[in-house]
Amino acid sequence: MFEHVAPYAGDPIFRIAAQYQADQRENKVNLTIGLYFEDDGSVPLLDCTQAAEKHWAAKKLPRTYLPMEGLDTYRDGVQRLVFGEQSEAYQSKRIATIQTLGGTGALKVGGDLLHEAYPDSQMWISDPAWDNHHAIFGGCGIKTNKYRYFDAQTQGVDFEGMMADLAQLPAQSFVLLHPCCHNPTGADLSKEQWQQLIALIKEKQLIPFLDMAYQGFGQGLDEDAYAVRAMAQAGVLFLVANSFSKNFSYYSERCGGLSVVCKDQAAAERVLGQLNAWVRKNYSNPPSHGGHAIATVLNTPELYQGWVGAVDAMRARIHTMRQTVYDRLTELAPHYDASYMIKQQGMFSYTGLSSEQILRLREEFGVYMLDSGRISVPGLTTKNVEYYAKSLAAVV
Ligand code: PLP
Ligand code: TYF
Repeated sequence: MFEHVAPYAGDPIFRIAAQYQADQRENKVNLTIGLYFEDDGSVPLLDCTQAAEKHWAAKKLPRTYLPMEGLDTYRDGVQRLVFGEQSEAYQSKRIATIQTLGGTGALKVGGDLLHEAYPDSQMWISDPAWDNHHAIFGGCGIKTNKYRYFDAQTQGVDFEGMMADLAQLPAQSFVLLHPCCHNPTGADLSKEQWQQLIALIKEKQLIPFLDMAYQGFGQGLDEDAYAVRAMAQAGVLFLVANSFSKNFSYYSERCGGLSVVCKDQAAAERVLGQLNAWVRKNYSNPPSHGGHAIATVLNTPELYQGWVGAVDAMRARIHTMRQTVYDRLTELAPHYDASYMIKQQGMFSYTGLSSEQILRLREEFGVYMLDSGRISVPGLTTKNVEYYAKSLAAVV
C-alpha cells in the first residue's frame, strides 16, 4: 500500500534549522526559524500565561469538548484586540470570530469557507511569500498566484507593482495581505499606501484575507492593527487570521483566531454557522488549555497589562538588535547599505545577500539564515550581535 506515495521534502525552514542544530561550533548563530528568543537565547514562558494556567488548573474543571467556535470569552477578546473595542463593526456585532488552531488553522478554515462560497475565485499572494500560504490555500482547492511585492533595489515594498497587479484582478478575487511585519521581508505598507490599497479593493470588489501573525512586534498592538481597522472602517468585507504563537510565545498551544467582517449581524451569524461547519469537518473543536489561558489574560485587567508589557519588551529588544546591526555595519562596512535593518520591521528582514554570501556565512562563520537571505532578528542577542556584524562585514 502507498507504493505510489512520494517522500515529503520537508519545510525548507525546518531543514536549515536542523543544519544549525547539527553544527558543533560554539559561536554559531541561529537566524532561521521565526521564534522569539530572549537576550539569553531562551524562548520565554510569559508570567501572564503562567498565572492564567495556574488559575485554570486550580479550578479542576473536567475536560469536556469546547463548542466548535471555541470559548466565547476568547472570541470576544480576539475581536477587541484585533478590531479595537470602539470599532463600529465590533459594536454592531457584524464580525464572526472563531478560536482556531494557531494562525495556520485560521488560514485553513478561512480558505475552506472562501472556496465553498466563491468556487471560481483564485487567491493572490505576495511575492515573496511565506511558502505555507500557497500550500494551505492550495490544500483548500484554491488556485494560488503571486502579486509583485518586494523591490530588491529599495529593499522596500514595490507598491506600484503591487497596485498594478491587483488592479488587473477580476471581482471577488482573494488577496492575501500582511497587516504588519511582513514575512519574509519585513517590508510593510505605510498608512497612506494602505488607504490607496483599500480604495482599490473597494473599486475592484476584491476579497482581502489579512494574515496578522506578529501583532505587537512592529510598532505596538494597536498600531500594528491599523490596516485591519482602516479596512473595517472603510466598509470592506474581509477575513482576518490572527496568531498568538509569537506575541504570547505560545507556539505549541496552537492559539489563533479567524474573524470574518460581514455586512450586518444576521450575515455574521450565518457565516459563523458555516465556520462551525468547516471546523466540524476539519477537527471538530479547538483544544482548551491554551484557549483558557489566553481568554483569562485578555479578560483580566492586571494580566492584560502584564501581557502588553511583555509584548512591548519583546518589540523593544528586536528594535535594539536592528539598530545595533545597522550602527555596527555602518562602521565596519560603510560601502554596504544596512538601512534595511531599521526600515524593515518585525521579526524578519531580507538582507539582500547573494547565495554565495549566504553559504559562506553558514560554512565559514556558522551564521545560519534562510536561502532567501531572510533573517529572524530575535536570533541576535547582545552576546552574538557583534560577531554577526563582523561576519556580515567580512562577506560583503
Ligand atoms: N502567517 C504567517 C505570515 C506566519 O509567519 C506564521 C508563522 O508563524 C503563521 C501565519 C502561522 O502561525 P501559527 O504558528 O500560529 O500557526
Ligand atoms: O516563517 C517562520 O519562520 C515562522 C515559523 O511551517 C514557521 O512562521 C515556519 C514554518 C512552518 C511553520 C511555522
